Amino acid sequence: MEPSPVLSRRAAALVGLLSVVSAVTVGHLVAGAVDPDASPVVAVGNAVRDLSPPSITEFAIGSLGDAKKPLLFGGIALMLLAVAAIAGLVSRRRVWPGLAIAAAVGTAGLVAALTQPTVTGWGALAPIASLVAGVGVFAWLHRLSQPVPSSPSRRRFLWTSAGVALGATALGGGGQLLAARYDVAGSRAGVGKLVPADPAPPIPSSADFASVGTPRFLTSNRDFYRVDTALVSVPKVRAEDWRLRVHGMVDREQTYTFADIRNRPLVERTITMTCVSNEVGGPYVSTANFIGVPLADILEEAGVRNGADQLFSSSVDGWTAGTPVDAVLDRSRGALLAIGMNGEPLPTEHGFPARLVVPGLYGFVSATKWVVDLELTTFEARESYWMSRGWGQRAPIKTQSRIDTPSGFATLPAGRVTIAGVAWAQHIGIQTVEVRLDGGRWQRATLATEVNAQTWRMWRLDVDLEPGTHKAEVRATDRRGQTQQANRVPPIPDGATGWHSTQFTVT
Ligand SMILES: Nc1nc2c(c(=O)[nH]1)N[C@H]1C(S)=C(S)[C@@H](COP(=O)(O)O)O[C@H]1N2
Ligand SMILES: [Mo]
Repeated sequence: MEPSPVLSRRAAALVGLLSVVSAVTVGHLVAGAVDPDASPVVAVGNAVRDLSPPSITEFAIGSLGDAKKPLLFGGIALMLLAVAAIAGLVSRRRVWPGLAIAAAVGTAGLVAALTQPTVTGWGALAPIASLVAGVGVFAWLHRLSQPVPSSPSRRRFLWTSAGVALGATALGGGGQLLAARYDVAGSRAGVGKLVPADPAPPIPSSADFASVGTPRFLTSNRDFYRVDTALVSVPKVRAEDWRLRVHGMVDREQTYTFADIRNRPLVERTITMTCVSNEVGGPYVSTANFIGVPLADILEEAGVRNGADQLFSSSVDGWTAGTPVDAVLDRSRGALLAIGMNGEPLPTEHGFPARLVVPGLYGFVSATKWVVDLELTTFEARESYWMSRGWGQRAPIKTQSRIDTPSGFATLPAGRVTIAGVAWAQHIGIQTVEVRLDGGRWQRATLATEVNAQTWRMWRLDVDLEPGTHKAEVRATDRRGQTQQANRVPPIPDGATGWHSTQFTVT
């Protein structure tokens, strides 16, 4: 009797799995040659981020830390492999259902790659190669795996499968090696040390209480908080390739190269940045010496036309922010087009080669990293990235304070206890910080030396405490005379408020 031409389950699933692995690795290889961001690995990761509800994206950005990349890729890999196995299993009799699924997945990858703002021109070759490889390998292995009585054919299928798996691994590795040519690290090293013509005043040692547990006044580049939508891959822009276009409601359109900016007299400013997603007591606040050119100079060279109230800035990866033009032109605020951070060129994750920093505004309305485009426009005309996802339009940083020590649930020896932390009210300045213990009277904390109104201020209070459990609460008053209120407000849409508190035990 003739054997029925039905693939074993195992062979069918293997056909599906190997075709998807080939598709991904072939795409990765071609992307390495023409444009690393066009890799299906990157494109699909970004597409998942963009199609997820904002609350999930925000959760991933805010809470998952270093786990987000492995989680995102792990999830996508599992899903793809499941679809691949299914494509194989539904094709045990005929090849067409699996081919259709392979083509559909390949087309989705193509769309995902082409809708990324950084992928243009030759980049399309990568997802096209993926599609062809996925469909082709599926058809080929499916034919080889047809059950016929002679065992050599079965062996041939197994050997071919092993060969495909090995070949795919080699291709993927090759893609990885090729992608390294897009050498941002080399470009960054080539920029060298940035020496400002107008350096920031030195930070006095009395500006922090780091010896008792506050952060150091200047945050190192490594410890500086990081928040962005570049979950999958950080944009890689070489300084040599970078251009900044200034256009829209201006008298003269301008384009700058990195050398244009670098060769100007550079200024250095000490600025504390804050993220709107920071919860009361949270970590998304850091301070650095930023080096760059006054953003007001750049706008004035272009000549801002009457009526332009929004500076709409775009990153190379399509992220956008909308900043009030008057905040940028206000020289007392000192907004920068920054190319350096704490003496070095900007770290890649913090926007190399160039970013914006506008003191007093949350990052999501001002601090565009990898910035390539400045459009003068109106708030009416254009909506920026987080605004179109329900966050606020004008977002001045709210006056806040945080207890850094004692940490929650600490156990301390009885006697003198130091409560210490930071407070911030950028662009306005901190007037007083008060602490109360166990709901008692508010006591004035000692403030560290003020560096400038654009930075945080450290504080401390020494108290004698009886053994037992204690609760400390903090509130700051800014130079407008406004004192933080007790009621807790969540970060969305324009920043959290409320008193931070900590509980600890004295024994
Ligand atoms: N291109 C780009 N720039 C961006 C973001 C982003 O997602 N993409 N996030 C913004 C937000 S919300 C903040 S708080 C700051 C954080 O800057 P940092 O990561 O250097 O601390 O960058 C801003 N600039
Ligand atoms: Mo942010």
